[in-house]
Parts: sequence; C-alpha cells; structure tokens
Amino acid sequence: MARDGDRLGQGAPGEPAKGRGPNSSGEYSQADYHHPSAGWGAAVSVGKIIAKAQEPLAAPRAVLQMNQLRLNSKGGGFDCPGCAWPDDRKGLHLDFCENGVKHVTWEMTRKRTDAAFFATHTVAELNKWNDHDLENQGRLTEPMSYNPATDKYEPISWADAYKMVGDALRALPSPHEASFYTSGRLSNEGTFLYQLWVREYGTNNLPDCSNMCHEASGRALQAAIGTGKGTCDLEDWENSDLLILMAVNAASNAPRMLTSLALAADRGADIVHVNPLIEVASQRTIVPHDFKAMGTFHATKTGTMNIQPRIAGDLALLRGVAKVVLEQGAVDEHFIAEHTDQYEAYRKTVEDSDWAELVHQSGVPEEQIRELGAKYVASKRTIIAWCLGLTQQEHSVDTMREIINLLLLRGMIGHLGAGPSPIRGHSNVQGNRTCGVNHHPTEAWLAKHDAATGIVSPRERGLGTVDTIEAMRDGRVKVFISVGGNFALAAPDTEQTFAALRNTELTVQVSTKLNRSHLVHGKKALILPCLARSEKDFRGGKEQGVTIEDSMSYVHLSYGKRKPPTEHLESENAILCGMARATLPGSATPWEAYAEDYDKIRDTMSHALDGFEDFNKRVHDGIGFRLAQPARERVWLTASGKAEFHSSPLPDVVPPEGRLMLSTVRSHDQWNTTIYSDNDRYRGVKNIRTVLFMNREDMTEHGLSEWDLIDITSHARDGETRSVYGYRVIGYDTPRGSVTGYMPELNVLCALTDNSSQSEQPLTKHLIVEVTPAATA
Ligand SMILES: Nc1nc2c(c(=O)[nH]1)N[C@H]1C(S)=C(S)[C@@H](COP(=O)(O)OP(=O)(O)OC[C@H]3O[C@@H](n4cnc5c(=O)[nH]c(N)nc54)[C@H](O)[C@@H]3O)O[C@H]1N2
Ligand SMILES: Nc1nc2c(c(=O)[nH]1)N[C@H]1C(S)=C(S)[C@@H](COP(=O)(O)OP(=O)(O)OC[C@H]3O[C@@H](n4cnc5c(=O)[nH]c(N)nc54)[C@H](O)[C@@H]3O)O[C@H]1N2
Ligand SMILES: [Mo]
Repeated sequence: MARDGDRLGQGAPGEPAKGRGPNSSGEYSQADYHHPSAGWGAAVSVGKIIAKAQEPLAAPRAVLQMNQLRLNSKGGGFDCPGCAWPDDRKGLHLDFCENGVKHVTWEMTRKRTDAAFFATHTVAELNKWNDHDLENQGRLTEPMSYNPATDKYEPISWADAYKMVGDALRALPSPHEASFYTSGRLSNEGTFLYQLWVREYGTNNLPDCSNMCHEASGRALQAAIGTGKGTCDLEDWENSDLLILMAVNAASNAPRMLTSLALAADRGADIVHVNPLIEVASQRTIVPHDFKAMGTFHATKTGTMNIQPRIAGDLALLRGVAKVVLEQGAVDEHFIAEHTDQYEAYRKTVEDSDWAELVHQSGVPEEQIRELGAKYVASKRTIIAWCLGLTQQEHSVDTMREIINLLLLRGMIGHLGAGPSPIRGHSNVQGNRTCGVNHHPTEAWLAKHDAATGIVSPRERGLGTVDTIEAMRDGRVKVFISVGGNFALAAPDTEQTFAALRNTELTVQVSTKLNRSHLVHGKKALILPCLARSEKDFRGGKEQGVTIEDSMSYVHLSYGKRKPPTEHLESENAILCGMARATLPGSATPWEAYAEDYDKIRDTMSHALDGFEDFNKRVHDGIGFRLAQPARERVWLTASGKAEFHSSPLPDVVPPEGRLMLSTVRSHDQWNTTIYSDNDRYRGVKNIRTVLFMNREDMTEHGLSEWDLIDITSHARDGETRSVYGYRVIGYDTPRGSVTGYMPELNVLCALTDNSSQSEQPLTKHLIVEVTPAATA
C-alpha cells in the first residue's frame, strides 16, 4: 500500500514538484558558471559545510587525516568514504576535495537520531519528510525495531536484533528466498564476511550497487582483456599524452581527478572531454592544495577539446575514430598480430560503417570525429577513462568494448601512460567485487574460496538488483538485508521498488543515518546503526583497520580517527559476524574471532582470494599494494589467451519523432541519494532540483520558454508510461534530442523492464521520454 510522501519528487498533476532536497524557500535561478572548478568557490563551500555541521575544530582536523596513507607504523589516516579516486601515494600533498569534505562532515555531525526521536515520530509521518531532512537528523545511535502496533521504531538489544535476523532466515524454506544487498563503501574485510555468511547460508543472492553502476564496465573488460578492471595506475595518468574523458562529471563526482588533469595540461597533454554537457572539469581549475595557485587565483586549463555526442551516441563516435585510424593506416600491426584475436572481423565492421550513419548516430560532425582521430593517431600514450554516462544504457557493454577495440588498434594497453581506466563510484565498490559480492561468481573463484574457508558455496546464479526487486514484488524473496546504501531510492521504478520492499517479511538496514529505506520496509524491520569509516574501531583490545581497493586496484589500510558518536554502535564487521552466528549456530567458521581481530579475516582472505597472498604483511608493512592486473602485463586471461576485438552492430539511438532521450545525473550537492542542498553550483543552479536541462531549439519546438512547468512521461519496454509532474525546463547547451535531470527523483521514470540486455543495469541514462507543458489539475 502506498503511503503519503511516496510521490516526493514525482509531483502531482497541476502542481510544481518539490524534489527530495531541503526544498529551500529561496528563489530558484540558473546562470552559466564562468569560474574555474575547485579553487576559492570550493574553499568557501567547505567553510559553510563545516559551520553547518557545528564542528568548527574537529572537522578540519579530521579532514587533514583523510587519504593520508600509512607511511610508517604510526601514521596513516582513513580513506575518504567518498569516491574511489586513488590517494596520492607519494604523500606529498593534502589529498582531499570539497565533496570529500562534505561527505565526511555529513558523517561527523553532532546531531543524533536517537530513541527519543523515533518515539516522537511515526513512520507514516517521517515518510512525508524529504530525504534531506531525514538524513539531516544526524547519526543513528542504537538498534531499532519496527512496531506495527504503534507505527514506530523502538529500541532493541543487539542480541535480540541478531536473533530476529537468524530466526527469519532459518525459517525460510529455501535460502534463495532472501537477498543481501551491498553498497560500495563496505570494506574488503566486511565484504568478505558478508559473502561468506550468505554463501554458507546457501545462496548467491548478492545484489550490489554495482548492478546499477559499473557492472557493464566489468563485463566488457572481462570479455575483452580477461579481467574486469582497468589497467591504469596514477603513474599512467601522469605520463599519458592524450586523455579521453568520457561521460563523467569529474569536478563534482571525482574532484581529486582535477589535480591529475591540471598536471596533464601543464605538461602539454591533450585532454578531450566527451559529454553531451560541457561540464566544468573540461574548462579550468584552481588546485585547492596548490597554495600559490590559490593565492594568485592562477587557474590551469583542464581540457583541450570538448565533444558533445547525443546521449548514447558514444559507440558511433568511437567507431568513427577507429575508422580514421584504419584510413590513415595507423594500426599497430605487430601488437595486433601478437596480442589480439578477431581483428579481421572488426576491421571489416569498421570499414563497412558509413560516415553519414556514424555522424547521425553520434550527433558529432565528421570533422570533429576526424580531429579526435588525428589526435589519437598522433598520440603515443592514450588513456580512455569513463564513468556512468556510458554504463547505464542498453548498449553499454558494446560501447566499452568499442573503447577497448580502439585501444587495441594502436597497442594502447600494457605500456606506460596508456590503457582503459573506468572511474568507479563508491570508495570500495571495486573491492566489493574482488572480495566476493557477485551474484554470478565463476567456478574457479568459488573453488578457491571454498578450499580456504571450508564451506560449500551454492553454484546457482543468484539475483542481481533488478531481479531482487521483481522477486520481492512477486513474493519469491521474503527477507531483504542491506549493508549500507539506500536501496529504496537508488533502485529504478520507485513505485514498484517501494511495493516490493513492503511485500517482504523482514527488511534489515545496516546504516549510519536515517534514510528512505528505513521507512519503506517489510512487515518486520530493523535499523542497525554502525560505525563510519572516519571513526575509531577498538576491538579485542586494539585499534582495528580495514582495507579498501581504489579505482586503480590499489589496496590499503584505513584507520578511523574520531571518537564514535555513541558507545552503542558496532562495526560493520561485528554486525555481520553477529547476524552470521545467529543464522548459522553450528557453523565452523570462527565468527567470534573474526569480529575481534580483523587480521584473522585477512589471514583467511589471503588464502581465498587471488592476489591477496600475505595480505596482512603487505598492508601493515607499507602503504599497501597494487593488485596484479594481468592485462597490464599483456597477459590476457581470455579463452583464446589474446585480447578480443568485438564487432557489435551499430545501435539506433536516435529517439523516435517527438520524443527525447533522458539521462539522470547527480547535482554537485548530493551523494547519490544523500542530498545536501538544492544547488548545483557548477551548472549554475540554485534552490531547485526538479528541473530538466534541454536544448533551446528543442524547447522552441515544444513551445516551451525558460522555467515553464512541464510534465515528463517515459515510455517503457513494458508498454506502460510513467510520469513526473510540475518540473521546470532550463535551456542548456546540450545536443538536440538529449535532456538531463536529477536522480533519485527521476528514478520513477525507469521501469524495471528497462534494464540492459547486456549488463542487467537499469537504463537510467537511456530513457525515452515525452515532454509536455504541465497539465492543469
Ligand atoms: N560528490 C559526489 N561524488 C560522487 C557521487 C555523488 O553522488 N556525489 N557518486 C559516486 C558514484 S556511486 C558514482 S558511480 C560516480 C558517478 O560519477 P558520474 O558518472 O560523473 O555521475 P553522473 O552525475 O551520473 O554523471 C554522468 C555524466 O555522464 C554524462 N552523460 C550522460 N549520458 C551520456 C552519454 O550518453 N555519453 C556521454 N559521453 N556522457 C553522458 C552526463 O552529462 C554527466 O556528466 O561518482 C561517485 N562520486
Ligand atoms: N536514476 C539513477 N539511479 C541511480 C543512479 C543514476 O545515475 N541514476 N546511479 C546508481 C549508482 S551509480 C549507485 S552506486 C547507486 C547508489 O546506491 P546506494 O549505494 O544504495 O546509495 P547511497 O545513496 O550511496 O547510500 C546512502 C546511505 O548509505 C548509508 N551509509 C553512509 N555511510 C555508511 C557506512 O559507512 N556504512 C553503512 N553501513 N552505511 C552507510 C547512509 O545511511 C546513507 O543514507 O544508485 C544508483 N541509482
Ligand atoms: Mo555508483
């Protein structure tokens, strides 16, 4: 049954939609941003954030310990819980950014969401609050259990909470009737414990945020080069002469990358940004820890060329570049002969592609494609990096395979300054996969894992994110457990996801702050509050650290530095061991020992996981280690033993007459479902989130003027339509036919059926929509 508040962000016919942010009362506005990224704008913003968190002294101190790797046995801070961009391994400079500071200060707040708070508010009431206000109540302080009689959450002891989880799971006729979600900030150790518990219990139902994020990248890389990760390291970023940055809003979502871009520009590298929007990272930056640059307002260029393809037009663009390479005879014949397979078929596919069609599908003029082609042919060391603008589409895997095709043509993998470099999202989303959160593990992975842990893992394929929602909706999954994240809002088709979660017997959320997923719950529901990464974790009489794997496969320890908000919080590792023991009373796995000493978890991991040999020694003795990436050494773990070219058909991505292609993105002031404010500084937007960025000619064609109220209707594969009402249109520099708006509000438009046949990912950047002047009520 739907509740009041479910439609936040969706609006109602005839009314302006409110959005999930704070709904600031100030006037909304938009003006183009003409300043460099980062620099003083970011510094001022950091000051405001710290003031808002009421932590004027402690926050800056904590920030200085962020991303400082343990250079000796005494030093070492915690890994920024924000994005997965690697830390500065030379320890030369302060390594944080505005959005990292926002992220960690949000977690350090003095405010508390305690038992007294829950005693005064029913779930029905809280559900009407916006998502900013929910999280802004502060840190959760003790375990809470839902009481349907009062419609309130009430305190429960840790022991009783674990028992409730264990009893519910043991009562299920089949372990496949439970599903276990992970959000990408869970540590490697936590991940390993989680999947061990789930597999020992008997299922591979391990959906994760990666299913909505970079699943497609993993699949493309796995198929093409034999391992599902990028091959580049920061050192490569420091040595490339051509960086092609696709589909990322770096200044907001991986801001520490700006430093690498500024360094690249300084040494004269070409930096090409491929994005339907001209994001600020493609312009200029002032590197915040470069005090001289800050003092003199010296901005460095961070881009040398902008290409604006239509949404989903990248495959055609990349193929055009490949065509230039072939036309100019610039292929690396030696590399191709020695290291690759299926070249002839690919060459024919490229030669057969017609320029007019490539231009039409990409939305990029032939001269511009040729210009990029010429840059590529001239380059000795090219990196192609990408983020979500390529992954959340139907042809996502094919598009990333085209990136690899292009790199293979010129032997741009496995030498300094070159290679594919996916930009991951959550700080440990890559480590989650490495350490076993995967609903489709390989037999080889399971065999090694089982030999080391002594369990017998199930072999059936498990449920991913979309399958889990469908299974909950249909009553096939009755218990839903989530370690981190905010599944209710992050997932597509908000209405169906809410109905699915409410159809379960038990939902369990391990969280730091109150969010929508606590309010959209099963018949029984638990909130289990945990320590955050910035906080000290003392167990078994000693300070415990956990490890993280960054976007470039570097594994290192992270030690929390702050006093926890209350003494009632448990670490994620301890909570996982508690739930596991309650589920598996006779288990031979040493859950109690694991919870008391994380070195013991690492000892087991060193036998269970490739590349983690001598794990404890390697992380305790230095600043960590880079996981071997065979493709980096030109060892291809594919069936053929070679890197695979792939000839995919050119998809038709031009929206049908009268319709537009919608991509849903983040603002500068949000972390996925966590919304700090209604502003989006770099896109010049103030005080509003319920907007749609649209090409001005498209607006004219639709009879729309700036700020007009509009309704947006998606046309899904299931044949149904879904609408949001009362949005406002903003004229923006974007190709015709391509429109952009904010997640998570617009998730309502993405049907469950609209997921990629190549990656299972929801098509949250590939939605066919119709935009009409707002209906009157
Ligand atoms: N501050 C902050 N940092 C974050 C996050 C956050 O929410 N806030 N989220 C984290 C997570 S989990 C992730 S996965 C990453 C996400 O990082 P991003 O991928 O930057 O995330 P989005 O905001 O979705 O932006 C997608 C970008 O792709 C572009 N785009 C859309 N469609 C296309 C297309 O078809 N082709 C091309 N070439 N470009 C396209 C959009 O215009 C936009 O610039 O950031 C991580 N870091
Ligand atoms: N339409 C649309 N939908 C999308 C996307 C999109 O681009 N468009 N992007 C997708 C992507 S890339 C991703 S990664 C997902 C994100 O999906 P999730 O990872 O599920 O969502 P988050 O918003 O990152 O989760 C925020 C919550 O995490 C909890 N939390 C914070 N820190 C900790 C911690 O240290 N431990 C624990 N246990 N909990 C913590 C807090 O309670 C907070 O409310 O969303 C996806 N959804
Ligand atoms: Mo993500």
